[in-house]
Amino acid sequence: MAELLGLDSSTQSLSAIVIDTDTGEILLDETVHYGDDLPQYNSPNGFLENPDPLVKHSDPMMWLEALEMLLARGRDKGFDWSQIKGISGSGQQHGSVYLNDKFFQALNYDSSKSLAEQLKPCLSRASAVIWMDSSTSAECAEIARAAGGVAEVVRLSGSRPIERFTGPQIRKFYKEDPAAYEKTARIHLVSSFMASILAGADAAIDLGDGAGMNLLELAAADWNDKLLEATAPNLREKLAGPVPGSTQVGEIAPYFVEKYGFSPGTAVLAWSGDNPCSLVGMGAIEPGTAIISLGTSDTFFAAMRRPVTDPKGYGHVFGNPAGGFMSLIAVKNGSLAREAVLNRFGLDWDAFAKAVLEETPAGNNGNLMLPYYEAEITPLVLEPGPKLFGGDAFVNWQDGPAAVKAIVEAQAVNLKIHSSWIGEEPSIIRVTGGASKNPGILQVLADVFGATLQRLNVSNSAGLGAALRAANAVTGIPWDNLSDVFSAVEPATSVKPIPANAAVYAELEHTFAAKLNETYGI
Ligand code: ADP
Ligand code: XUL
Repeated sequence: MAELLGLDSSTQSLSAIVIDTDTGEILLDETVHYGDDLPQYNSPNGFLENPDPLVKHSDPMMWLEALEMLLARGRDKGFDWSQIKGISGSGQQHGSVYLNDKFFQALNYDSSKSLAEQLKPCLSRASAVIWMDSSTSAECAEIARAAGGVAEVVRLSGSRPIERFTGPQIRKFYKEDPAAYEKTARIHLVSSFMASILAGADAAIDLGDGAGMNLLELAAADWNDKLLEATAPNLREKLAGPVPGSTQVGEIAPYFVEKYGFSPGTAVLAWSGDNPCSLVGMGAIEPGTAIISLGTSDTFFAAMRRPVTDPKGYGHVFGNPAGGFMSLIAVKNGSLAREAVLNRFGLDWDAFAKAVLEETPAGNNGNLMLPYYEAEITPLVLEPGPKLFGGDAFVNWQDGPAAVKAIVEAQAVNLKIHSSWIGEEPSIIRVTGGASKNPGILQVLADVFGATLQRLNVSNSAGLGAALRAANAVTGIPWDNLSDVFSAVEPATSVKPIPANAAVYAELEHTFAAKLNETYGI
């Protein structure tokens, strides 16, 4: 039997999926929610409150406590961790953990103490900055200047300097606290940090997630000296890797053998970013299948034939875990913005779907929202707060169904216009993430993209992708065979576009783009 574990360390939760490559079964699918399960971290949505709306940090000790809670839950439910042959994982992208030189020694854990207890003294920065942070515009400009201009950064790294990317975030830390930067011996991504914890060894960053740092030269598959120097001094020595995603970074640490019953020698593979892992989990490693993921962030991505960059600068090129590259756009105002509308009108998700499907027409009688509750990354809007245009009841937040329809239409159109540079006009799009369960959201996406949407049997495609990456590396089973079995489509949930709505949404694309321009000058 080959049982493989995929972990997904995402913005709001940590989850585990165990697959069995002999039977094609999912043996375990378990989640710890930071807000509900670890309320002592004061992070109801996975991040800490901050008076500056552009700053978003998390406590990495919360991730470690979640890991122990998840493994203990599996063990207490009678799941036998000793059967696992290999582990890989998926991390929310771009986030970074800053560690002093005690880190390397601390990885030889003492089994009588918790991971959090042992790792806390190793932090050279108290919290980890995450992908939702938009506070580095000054550093982005400085990096562009020092590296020879925005176009040069795009040419080398696949993205312009981006506020949430790790390089600009490292630069900000270096500027704000040079002494703490100096004491930082290792900077990990969420993915490589969690891999290090499992292996009890300093694990390298993989090429898929490493591409989200503005430090990696895509063509060379290595850190680029010009980008490193433009970011902060002595940075190369503080980074581990980059390595291909199939690299084994170690064997499970004795701590997990003693405490949770893993077998000594269990392989730990490099972790990757959630979007690269999702590409694998969705069975989309070959060009031609586009994915929309509706999680905390909404993303649109696809495998690429060759790296193409976004002339507007919002899109990115990341490493495809199966080799080559993938395109991606990420929208920060995804699920949490939908929840803000849901909660404002006291709705549940069924009522939310009904408002979209039954209570409002396509085009929403001309009511339109610019849906940026938080500072947005695609497009770049640094002024938080939604803006409403249309009828009196709507603009005064007195029309619940219209508000629901407005956010769903706005998010769909926003994704469509900002993903057009990818040059895919897919007739089928696969969807994943928490909100992909919502038929109202799916219908509007189908109509706006003029594509049939398909959902997979497994909802956590990032965790599944991590397990498949472990399976491919450990057992050598080819990607195609793995995705035929595990990334099968649920035919009952395929949603087709309604032809009569096509013209309405073609028009809305123009109106929405014009409103963006009028309101934010973009
Ligand atoms: P992440 O992996 O980024 O933490 P998930 O993919 O787990 O996020 O998605 C979590 C989100 O899914 C929640 O914030 C919630 O708003 C959303 N969600 C859950 N169920 C539904 C539903 N039926 N309709 C719309 N959104 C939903
Ligand atoms: C991608 C991005 C988000 C995070 C969190 O660039 O910022 O999708 O990976 O999911």
